[in-house]
Amino acid sequence: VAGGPELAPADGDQRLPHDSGRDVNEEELKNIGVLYYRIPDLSGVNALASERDYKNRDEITVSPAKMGDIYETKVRSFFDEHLHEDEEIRYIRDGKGYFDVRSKGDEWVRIQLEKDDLIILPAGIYHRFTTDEDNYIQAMRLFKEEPKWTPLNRSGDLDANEFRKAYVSQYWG
Ligand code: KMT
Ligand code: NI
Repeated sequence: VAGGPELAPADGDQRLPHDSGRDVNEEELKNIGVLYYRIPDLSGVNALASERDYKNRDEITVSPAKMGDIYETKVRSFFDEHLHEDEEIRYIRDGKGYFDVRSKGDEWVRIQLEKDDLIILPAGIYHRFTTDEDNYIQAMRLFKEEPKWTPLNRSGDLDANEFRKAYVSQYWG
């Protein structure tokens, strides 16, 4: 888990580490509503899922081998800054990747995830995802009912979104 500097969204090298050298600890993540766990086996994930009433899950592999021609487009679109109106839970099964989240004051914090890492992003937080230079990650996606991961891309209009407002008042207050 490490802090990263501001990255230009279209800088062409989103998969490079962009490590600022300033470490961010779990407490700082918790302060912006981001929960991080290291879970070595599936029984731990099952327990967390049942506690939170997450009944469903699937797995996604993000790699050129799995996605073919659409890989580059997909990785670009995961990297568009967005929010969701529900939590986003990802459990990394293999490979590595980066979740960038906006901290208080709107700075990017880059969270490197690898096998056995689980992350919970709260509804309303601005974030984005990218693979790294290895171009390979396999992740379990947990959800409650129907998957509801419609990304709402960042815009001034979203300031009025109720999930965004709830997030800001809870964590930036
Ligand atoms: C997301 O929400 O950005 C994704 O699901 C990306 C792949 S999961 C590591
Ligand atoms: Ni997302």
